[in-house]
Order: sequence, then C-alpha cells, then structure tokens
Amino acid sequence: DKVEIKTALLSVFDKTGIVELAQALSQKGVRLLSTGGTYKAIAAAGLAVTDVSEITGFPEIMDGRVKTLHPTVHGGLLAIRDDSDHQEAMKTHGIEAIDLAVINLYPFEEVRAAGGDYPTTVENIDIGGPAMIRASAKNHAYVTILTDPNDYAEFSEQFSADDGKTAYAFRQRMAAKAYARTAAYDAMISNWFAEALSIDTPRHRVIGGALKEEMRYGENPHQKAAFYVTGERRPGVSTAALLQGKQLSYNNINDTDAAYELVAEFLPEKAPACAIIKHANPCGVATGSSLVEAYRRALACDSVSAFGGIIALNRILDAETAEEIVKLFTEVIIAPDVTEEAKAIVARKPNLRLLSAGGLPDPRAAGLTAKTVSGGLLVQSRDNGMVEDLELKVVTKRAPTAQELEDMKFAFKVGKHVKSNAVVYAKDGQTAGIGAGQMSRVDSARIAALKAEEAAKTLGLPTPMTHGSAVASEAFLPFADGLLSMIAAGATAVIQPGGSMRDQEVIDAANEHGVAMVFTGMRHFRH
Ligand code: 93A
Repeated sequence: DKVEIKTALLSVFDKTGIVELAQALSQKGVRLLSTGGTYKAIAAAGLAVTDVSEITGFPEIMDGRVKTLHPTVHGGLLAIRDDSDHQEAMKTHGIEAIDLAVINLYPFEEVRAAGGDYPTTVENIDIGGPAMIRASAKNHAYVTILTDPNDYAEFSEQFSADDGKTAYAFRQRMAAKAYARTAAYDAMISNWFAEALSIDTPRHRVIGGALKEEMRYGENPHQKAAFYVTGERRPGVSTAALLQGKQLSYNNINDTDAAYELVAEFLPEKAPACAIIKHANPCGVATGSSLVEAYRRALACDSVSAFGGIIALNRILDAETAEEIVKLFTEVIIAPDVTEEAKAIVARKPNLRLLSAGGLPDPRAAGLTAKTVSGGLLVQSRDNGMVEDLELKVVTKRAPTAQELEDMKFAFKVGKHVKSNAVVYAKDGQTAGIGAGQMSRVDSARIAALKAEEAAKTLGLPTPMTHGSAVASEAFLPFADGLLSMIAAGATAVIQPGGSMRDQEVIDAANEHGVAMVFTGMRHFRH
C-alpha cells in the first residue's frame, strides 16, 4: 500500500513552506510540476521545475481562470495505476501519473472577511484548485494530497524515512482532510451569497464553515470541541479580538454569543445597556443613564448568579464601567470596543477574558441558525423579530401607561433571549426577575418572583422590584394561573403573544385585577 512519489504537482496560493518542501522532493529526484506563481517561487530557489502549461500544451488563459483544468493534469491525478484501460488511455494521450498534489486555495475567506467588493470576491472563488484536490483525494489509493502547510512536516518525515513513499493510512487521512477543506470552502461561498443576497431560506444554502480553533474540551472535560466559523460578517464572538485572558472555552463562546446577541437588541444611540449571562440565560439586563449605571442595574437583578458570569455591553467599555466590573469575579466581557484606560483597568485581572467585537450585530439581519439532532441538522432563519416592529394590541379594559408600555417592550425583548418557558419582570429599563427554562410557565413565573424577593433582601429594598412591574411571557399564557401568579408578584402590566384557546379566560382575569395586557402576535420560543 506504499506508493513511491515520482511526480508532484505544486499549486499553492499560500506559499508558506513550499520552497522547503520542493527542496526535499527535488533532492529525492521527484519531478516537480507547478503553476505560475508557485513555479516562480520554486524556480527562484534554484530548483528544476516544469510549468504545467508545458505538459498540457496549453497556456494559462483568462487571467489564470483556466490553468490546470486539463485532461493531462486530471488524467494524471485520477488514473488507476494498475488498470490496463487506464494505462492504455495514458499512453494514447501522453498522460503521466502525478503522485503528489500540494494545493491550497485562493483566499476567498480572507477577501470576504476584509469586505472585498462583489467582483473581487467572485474572482477569488478557486475552481481549478478544488477540482485537483477532489481528484487527488478520490484517487488516494495512489495519490497523496496536501492541502495544509501544517501537514508538510509530517509528510516530509514519512517521505524521507520511507524512501520517497507514503503509507495508505496517511493518504486516507489527508484525503478526508482534503474533502473537509473543499466542503468548507464551498460552504463559505454559499454563506457569502446568502449574506450578500439576504437569503435566510435554508434551502438556498448550506450550513457549514471552516475550523477556527480547537478548544481544550467541550461542554464537559471529557468531550472534544472545536469552533467552526461560517464567515458571516456579523460582529460577535466569532469575529471579536481577544484583548486579554485565556482562550475562550466552549461554554464561554456559547454564553458570550447569547450575551452579545441580547445586548445588541438595545440600540446604543438610545441608551447604554448591559446584559449579564450565566449558562446562556440572562441573570440581569438593564439600560441606564450611563454604561456603568446600566451595569450596576443589571447586576442588581441577581448579583448572586452574576458571579462568574459573562458581561455584554452595547457601548465602548469605559474606565468607570471597567472599574466597577473588576470588583466582581467575571469570566468574559464583550463590548463593541474598549478604551485604553479601560484596558489598563481590566489588565489587573489577567484571567478575565476581554473581547472587542468591533461593532454590534444587526438584530434584524437575516441569517441561519442550526442545531444538531441525531443524524441531522435542524436549520432555521434567525429569530430577528423585534418588538418595535410589531403591532401591539391592547386586549384589556385598561390600556398600559407609557411607562408600562416601555417596560413591557423591554421585558419582551429580554424574554426572546431566555430559554423557554421564559417569564421576565421589568421596571424602568431593568429586569426585576427572570424565570428561565421551566417545563411549566407558572413555575417560571414563580421562580422569577422568588428571585426578585431574594434580590430585594440582598439590596435591602422594602419590596421586590416586581412590585409595579411589567411582565413578559415569550409564548402565550395557556391558562389564567400563570397570570394570577404574575399579579401576585406585583405585575401591573403583561405582554405576551396571545393566541391561546383560552385567551378570553386570561383577559377576564386581567380585567378583574385591573391589569393592562398587550398581545404581540409573535412568539419567541427558545429551546
Ligand atoms: O483560477 S483557477 O480556478 N483555475 C485553475 O485552473 C487553477 N489551477 C490552480 N485556480 C487555479 N489554481 C489555483 O491557483 C490553486 O488552487 C492555487 O491557489 C493557485 C496557485 O496559483 P499560482 O501558482 O499561480 O500562484
């Protein structure tokens, strides 16, 4: 199963390590074939190399769009070496076997990430490279395919130790990697189209991405984990710069994403906002007259849970806020940017991970989200529904006051980011109590109220903040019991999607207690 390498084709955009590799091959008498730029680099090092146009008898045409797309190249890569028909075809058409292909692709991802214009991005879609990679990988019984400069060392070791040969197991592994590369490449292209054309219908694109980094472990230490990026130009956890602290863990990435997507719902020009997240659920969200006030108010909601949490801000992290944040143990801070002063303050806590995202994601932007199930992926368009865009319907005798309406919208916005069943009490742009992830809505309502009582004790307040609050339920209230529990906690206004068979029962109960209720017509399940 060992195949001796006699001819190699090198065609790389990223020229890292290519000259050294060519040298090692050349030393062993391997014939080198190459394309334009790669040819120049190898020839400049004084090595003997043949331009592919010499073997194809065809020049590179159309600005290089067609350089290796030729039967001489693909026949050389695809021929089954011990098949007499294939040998016959090689003889007839003057095709020579190519045993090693070293190929990496036009930098589509980089050009896209740099915000390249439409024609430039299109021009960076590599066609000939993936064709050769796929052909070589298919024929891994005979051909070695290298698509990553990080693999050159392992190859060279084997190649020199084994008298110019590679083992079948190695070729198989490299073939698997090669298809992962071309699949990720095409996924990136599909993702780019989706973004450029605002496509959020799952059937017009594929969910996929490129490996960004491997983590030390997954959700638990016995699980392996890696972070793949789709290339979406959405400021957040995939694009943010880590200014200090250790690499983000799997759970950090998950929680930071939840935190930043939530805080981005609050327009920075309207008010500074802060969200504190634990286990992908908010334990406090608030706006304020300043960023530091927003942080203090978010923290006040549940300062016990906030310990070791993730903090997301919708404005540039300033010194004052940083000074306040470092007083408590926090895992991650993410903000659109960080002032130099704030950086210096956070530096006092070297373990605290500080992320600068470079902007806020657009909560209304189209996009896809996915989750895995056994043997599949569940894909849907991003939940980009905004309460501001909904036609709110007052269904009770009493209409909400202007303040209640503001608090309702605030609570509903937060509720969208809380695991179902979600019940969120809010007052004056501050969460007063959050109930998350219960199997019964009444339980979520009770837990939220209980948390508010505990917070009142911690803060030394005479009454919990739920008194006189607005409350949101992310999905309809199926019975009046949930509502009654909310009223018992002190809520005077309720926002919910409506649409239950028993809506009237719920409305009657609200009227009986003089509570104002609004239907949104949109629900925000989050499971
Ligand atoms: O423009 S292409 O899609 N058409 C081709 O026929 C082709 N052959 C190789 N791109 C093609 N390549 C790519 O050129 C390789 O994938 C590699 O990224 C690059 C190497 O070009 P050069 O050797 O001229 O720097």
